[in-house]
Amino acid sequence: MLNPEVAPGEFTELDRFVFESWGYLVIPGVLSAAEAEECYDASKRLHAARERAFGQIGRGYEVEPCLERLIDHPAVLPKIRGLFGDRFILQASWNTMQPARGGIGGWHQDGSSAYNFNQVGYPVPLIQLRVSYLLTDQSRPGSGNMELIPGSHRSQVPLPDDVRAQRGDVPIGHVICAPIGSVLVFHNGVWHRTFRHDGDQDRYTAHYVYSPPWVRPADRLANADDFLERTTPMRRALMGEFERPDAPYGANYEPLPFE
Ligand SMILES: O=C(O)CCC(=O)C(=O)O
Repeated sequence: MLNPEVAPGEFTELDRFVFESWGYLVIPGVLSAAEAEECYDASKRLHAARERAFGQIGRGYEVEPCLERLIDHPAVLPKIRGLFGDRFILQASWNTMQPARGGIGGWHQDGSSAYNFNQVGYPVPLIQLRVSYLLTDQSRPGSGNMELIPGSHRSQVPLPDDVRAQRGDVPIGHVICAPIGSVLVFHNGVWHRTFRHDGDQDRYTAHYVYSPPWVRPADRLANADDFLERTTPMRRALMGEFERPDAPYGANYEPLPFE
């Protein structure tokens, strides 16, 4: 099926139109196969102490340098800046493991059980922009792909409960087929799920979620001091460690240190 593919780097007006229309972008070739494999091995280490079942682990960037580098990857950062402007944070990072022969996941939009984003307004506002690095080849359906419903971030009605309860198919479900090292960028409002995985290699995907700076981080209550000390000024700022004067009006967050 057609993919909403865009080139790495600069966020063009056409990229914006594609994102607004579909709710997501696919950027092929962000990581080389070797870089993706390095991140795959790092992901394996992160999940090594847990049972071999579907699960997500946060804060991998603190312990694995190759995962830290993805926080501000130059192929992707301009897309996030294009959508959020000069002020945003890394709200969370989730490294997801789907075991070989893993089943299909549940349909959902990203959000919160506390005053969910769809209560804030219509269309569902962009609050969490998710960037997913595919660390395995997902060129064919049934390789632990993500499945998204194009344009569903603009739907005034939710996906019907019975379809959700049965984990059923939707005629416009789009199984993202893309090679290793590709990146998927998507709006929190897009209905999506984990597609089935028929292969025999566990699947890891490294997700980075970006938000406006007034959103509370979700993978940490506080940043780790040693990580802040050794990381770069841009990453430190993306962790939310930048000046936010205690003033009653908006527009007082410092912009990120681009360049
Ligand atoms: O399968 C995955 O990696 C992503 C799961 C998912 O949909 C989510 O974390 O919101």
